[in-house]
Amino acid sequence: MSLFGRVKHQGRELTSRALERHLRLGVTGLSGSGKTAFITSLVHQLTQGDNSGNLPFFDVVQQQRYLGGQLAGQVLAVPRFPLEQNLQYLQQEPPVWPPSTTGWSQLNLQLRYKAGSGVRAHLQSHSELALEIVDYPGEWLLDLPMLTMNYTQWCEFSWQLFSKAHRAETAQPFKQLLQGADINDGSELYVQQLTDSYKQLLAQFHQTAGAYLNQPGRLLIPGELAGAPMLQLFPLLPEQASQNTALAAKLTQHYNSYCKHVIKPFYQRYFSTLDRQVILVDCLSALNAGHAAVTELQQALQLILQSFHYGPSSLLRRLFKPRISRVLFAASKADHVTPEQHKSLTLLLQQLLQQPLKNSQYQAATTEAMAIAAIRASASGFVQVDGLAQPCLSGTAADQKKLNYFPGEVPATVPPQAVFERHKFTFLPLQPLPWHGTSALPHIRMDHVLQFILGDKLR
Ligand SMILES: Nc1nc2c(ncn2[C@@H]2O[C@H](COP(=O)(O)OP(=O)(O)OP(=O)(O)O)[C@@H](O)[C@H]2O)c(=O)[nH]1
Ligand SMILES: [Mg+2]
Repeated sequence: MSLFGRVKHQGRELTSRALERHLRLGVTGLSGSGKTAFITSLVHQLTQGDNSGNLPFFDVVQQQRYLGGQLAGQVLAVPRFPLEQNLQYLQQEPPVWPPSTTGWSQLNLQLRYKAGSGVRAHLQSHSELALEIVDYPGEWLLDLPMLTMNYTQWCEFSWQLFSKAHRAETAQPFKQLLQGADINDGSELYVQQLTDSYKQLLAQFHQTAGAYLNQPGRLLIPGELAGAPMLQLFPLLPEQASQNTALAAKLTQHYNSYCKHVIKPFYQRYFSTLDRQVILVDCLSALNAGHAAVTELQQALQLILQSFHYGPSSLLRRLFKPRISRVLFAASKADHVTPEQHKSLTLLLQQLLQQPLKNSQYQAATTEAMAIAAIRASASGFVQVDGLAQPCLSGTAADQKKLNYFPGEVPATVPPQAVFERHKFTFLPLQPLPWHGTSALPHIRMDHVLQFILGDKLR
């Protein structure tokens, strides 16, 4: 796009922002929490699934005022969210989930509706709302807390984390490697060798259930930064980090560059301008992985939530420093449990977030919590057991086996460690339901999601 084109585009965006005809939605969540599935479903519901039977709690659709959503053009240099490819994965036989995300991408939507009341309802044939959504690998989100630490603090933080029960054994070989390291060698080759070993450790952590906090995220998923010198980065042991040595100096330099040239621009570009936010949390996988996992999930959420600005926005703020005015806390993959467990799942999510939210200013925003499935992969029903109707699910396991089962109860509060020692939670992952692309994507509460996120803007 030419300079003139870009200025015109930005001008249009500022005007519609000022008129509140433009929303930037942030979908926030750790890797695997369901961001990509959520965006795919949300966009599909808004563009194809807008019949009232499919979205009964989305007022604008229910009141037959919704005229449809269309994918809108965007700056050509911005990678586009692979909506069509994702829908193709779901249409395969057997269907598969879209793959984990390896770079950032964006999708712009133009929503058309008839205003329900007021001057616009009489004067205009239709109104429009522009919606902007960004997707990115969850690993990169976890870099945000690094902005609040210096290199030495990061080393302390990392090694404290690596001493936890579910990580200590895996971290031992790298710890030994560092104990024997030549801290006066800051040469390119040596730093790269040690970084390679740390990268292996991070990859192992990445495969460890419940090990969420893996930094720096770009070492796992480098995106366009593959090979950049600042990615030669790993935490020295705390006692090594505080010494004035060639190795510590080099790593401090890389850490500072990484914060300045990678994390800050990423944050400014995608997160500092959000108007609304959906925070997806996969509570069920954390329960499966045990007590240490739930604790680390809580810690990760706490660190992330501190990075966002919440509160109502004045006109000037909206233009230059937008703040998040609505936050939806969503327990994802609610289709992994029977419907009567959704209430407990929502309560669990709220309790899990209680501590993390204490230190954020989110109270200034309008919030809601709910259990959702962006793309429902199970059907729920009842079976007769001893003459009593018991809730059950049916779905397809990862090995394509058909399942008919009761996945278990969801605790309504975060269970103490003793419960995990007695009981193993097994909320099974499921393959998507067969889908031919002609009908709306099956979901749980995406209509509630849309009403909360967009309802007030489509009145
Ligand atoms: N049953 C069910 N599974 C889901 C749903 N959403 C996501 N999943 C599962 O969770 C996995 C991860 O979902 P993604 O949408 O790729 O997660 P993500 O947050 O984009 O992950 P990254 O791209 O790695 O950051 C999927 O491959 C599915 O197995 C859902 O609504 N229902
Ligand atoms: Mg993704």
